[in-house]
Amino acid sequence: MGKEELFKQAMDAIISSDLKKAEEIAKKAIGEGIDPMELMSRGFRVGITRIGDLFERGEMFLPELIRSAEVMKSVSELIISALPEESREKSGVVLIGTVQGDIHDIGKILVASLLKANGFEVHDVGHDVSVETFIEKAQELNVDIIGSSALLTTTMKYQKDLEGELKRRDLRDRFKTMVGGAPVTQRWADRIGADAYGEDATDAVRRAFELLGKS
Ligand code: B1M
Repeated sequence: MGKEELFKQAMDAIISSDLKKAEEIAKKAIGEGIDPMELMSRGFRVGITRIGDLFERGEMFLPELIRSAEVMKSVSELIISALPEESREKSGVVLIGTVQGDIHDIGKILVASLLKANGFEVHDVGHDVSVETFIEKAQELNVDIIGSSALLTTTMKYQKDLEGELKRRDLRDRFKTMVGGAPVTQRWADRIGADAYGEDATDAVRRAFELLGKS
């Protein structure tokens, strides 16, 4: 089976919330040496995005969205286990979390895992994280980068609040900031004054290296 066909089957497995099929495809692709992150972005993620679109149009309901999300989460764990071993040399320290009011965490977990695989020490503070917690933890753990993920148009504003609060506390130059999540764009990052925007997990790693002058 060709790579494109595998990607299509991965997408279909998420749409039909078929965990067994999704796991079979992931194992097959990994066994054939396909880049697990490419399988994620061109296969599974396309499937869950379609589900989101159907949900938005009222052609699919919350229980189905939840079922597909569960398959997506399980298959992400398989993908993560196939990422290269953590590199020994420390690339930098990153704090990552999903902003307040937002429980979407599949993408954030993937970003955290790929950063780890690239030698970053990553502190994942979870989801529904307040601006206050982002800042407190960043200081406590003495991180280089604060990464925030937002999946809802209504929660993106907390990424802006984080920038504002860092400025207010005179900490803006102490940390680099990176924003990401499906509704987030480079334009939004520029508008709120974030240092970087990560489009996907691979891009987030590239940006993190750039932020620390290691590109
Ligand atoms: Co929700 N949801 N959801 N949902 N959900 C969206 C976001 C939505 C766009 C679907 C839609 O209507 N089309 C919509 C938001 C609309 C809007 O804001 N205008 C929506 C809604 C409305 C909701 C609820 C309100 C539904 C309800 O209850 N009525 C509710 C909100 C709950 C809350 O947070 N308070 C809700 C709930 C859920 C589930 C729990 C069922 C589930 C989440 C499960 C979980 O995460 N544990 C879920 C899911 C799965 C989705 C969609 C379908 C898929 C998200 C996902 O996992 N994508 C989503 C539709 C969509 O995104 N198009 C949707 C796969 C993942 C690999 O990609 O998260 O984009 P992504 O992460 C990528 C990049 O964005 C980037 O890299 C990642 C890896 O490539 N990235 C970063 C992410 N974070 C980064 C950080 C970085 C850098 C890059 O630096 C720090």
